[in-house]
Amino acid sequence: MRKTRGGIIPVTSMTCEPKLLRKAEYSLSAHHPRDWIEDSGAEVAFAGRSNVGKSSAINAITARKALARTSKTPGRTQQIIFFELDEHFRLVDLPGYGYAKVPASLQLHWGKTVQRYLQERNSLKALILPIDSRREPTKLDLELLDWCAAASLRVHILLTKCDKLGRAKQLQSLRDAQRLLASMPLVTLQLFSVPHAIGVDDARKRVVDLLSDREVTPAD
Ligand SMILES: Nc1nc2c(ncn2[C@@H]2O[C@H](COP(=O)(O)OP(=O)(O)O)[C@@H](O)[C@H]2O)c(=O)[nH]1
Ligand SMILES: [Mg+2]
Repeated sequence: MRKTRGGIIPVTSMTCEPKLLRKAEYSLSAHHPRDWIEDSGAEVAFAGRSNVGKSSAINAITARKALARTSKTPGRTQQIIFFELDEHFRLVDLPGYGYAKVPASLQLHWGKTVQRYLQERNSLKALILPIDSRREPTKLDLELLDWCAAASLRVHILLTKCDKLGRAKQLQSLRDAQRLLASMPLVTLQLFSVPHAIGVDDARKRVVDLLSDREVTPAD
């Protein structure tokens, strides 16, 4: 809720302007739910396999080179990281999954924390799920997608690192993913590359629509 001259209006009627993305500021990193930012306003979280390009996507979408740390070493981001666009809107970088070198106890802690975040977070409007355009979605990607479908949570998939594919293979990757996800009405997807700036503007539009709770239809 926010106060206006006319009284109090529900936050869901607020619109996130695209220019707000550039205002993203690191807010805090949390190992434990007690450290999360207050659950008000609206946020979109980036989930997915370690090293798939989550942090790079956040940097590209906010046009900020080093906002979210990117790493060649998978599994470095072990906390839930909050970035504030303003006092109402946030982006969230979730810990990556599926990195075998992380101790099992820590994997378990991550899993539990992320699960709790997904289940409890009222301000969570949607997930952005980067999946490597050169690979099939992993078992964990598909489990997460099933979970989101059951929870009626929107998901926007970025088929990342598509600069590593020629045009024909890019389109093939897009078609394969569309076919695989055809039965999931709340899932949209697109090609994405940071170095070639493919799909970055589309991803920005999608993020602000999702933050604004606007009905979104697949662009493709
Ligand atoms: N070629 C290419 N490399 C990328 C792209 N996005 C990320 N990477 C690289 O993939 C590695 C992991 O990226 P990062 O954003 O840290 O992944 P995260 O673990 O999912 O947050 C880094 O070396 C990035 O530079 C992309 O679109 N194209
Ligand atoms: Mg990361």
